[in-house]
Amino acid sequence: MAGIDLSRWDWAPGKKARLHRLFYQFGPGEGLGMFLPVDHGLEHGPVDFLPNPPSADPEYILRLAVEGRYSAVVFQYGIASRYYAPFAGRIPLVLKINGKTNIPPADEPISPLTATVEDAVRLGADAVGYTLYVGSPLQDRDFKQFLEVRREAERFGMPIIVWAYPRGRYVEEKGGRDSLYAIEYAARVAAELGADVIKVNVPEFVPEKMARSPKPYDSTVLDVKEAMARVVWAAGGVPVLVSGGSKIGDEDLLARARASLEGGAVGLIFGRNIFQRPYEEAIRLSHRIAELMQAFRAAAVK
Ligand code: FBP
Repeated sequence: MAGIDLSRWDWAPGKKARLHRLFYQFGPGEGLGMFLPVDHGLEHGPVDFLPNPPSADPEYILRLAVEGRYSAVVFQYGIASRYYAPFAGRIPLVLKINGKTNIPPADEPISPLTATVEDAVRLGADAVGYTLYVGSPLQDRDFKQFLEVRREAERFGMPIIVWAYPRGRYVEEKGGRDSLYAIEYAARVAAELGADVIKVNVPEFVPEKMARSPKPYDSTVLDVKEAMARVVWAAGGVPVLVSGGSKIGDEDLLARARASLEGGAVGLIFGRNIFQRPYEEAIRLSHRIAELMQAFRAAAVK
């Protein structure tokens, strides 16, 4: 079935109500989600806003999210607590509750907490976002930190969207962060640890890197739809969202969106590909993506 199915599991009512708002009341609806993540000021620095300088202003992003008809905007605490109030009720919020800069080397990453689930409740968020660096030498600390977040999220009926990111030197030794091996494994780990929704990057098949992946990944080459179907399969029924990555052309982005949905993803979470375009262009593209999703959904239920 295309889209998140809220009747499938015995969700706590709070979680179910929040997921319903995200996947049925806002955005493309019908169980599909379209999210606008803008935590790049922390993760990459202001350099990500340079291609379209107005995008550094959170109010600009909130207007874009409303007019672009997104399911939710994703912010870190400092931005959400200052800017979200006038928009509350008009566009849902996902509060990212951990994060880091890309200034230190990437070989032992961990994403420390920057906010709590209680903050998310106070701000009116409909989910929290947590980056899990699967395979990092520091993953034991990450797993414990995630356990605390999961406990708090369960207490408050708050869904957790896990950024399932394979990272660190061992991941690089085994084919890299974008290999099918690493992304499929990260999606599964997020499911095993209790994610409600899992966000992944699209796997890439670079022969020199693949050769370092364990069998059979060293010789498996798939197109985007097939690769996403594998990641969705590995996630064991936990809904999967697909990231955009660095900016690409409109048609390539739409093709990636289409192939991801065909592979079984329930939604898209495109950041730079949207906010690095000029405002009107970003709105037009957002509407095209939403229309594509709705057409896909209509065809799937026929
Ligand atoms: P993009 O669509 O711009 O790739 O954003 C998705 C995202 O997960 C952001 O939430 C985050 O800031 C960034 O990518 C992290 O990317 P990376 O781990 O590649 O630095």
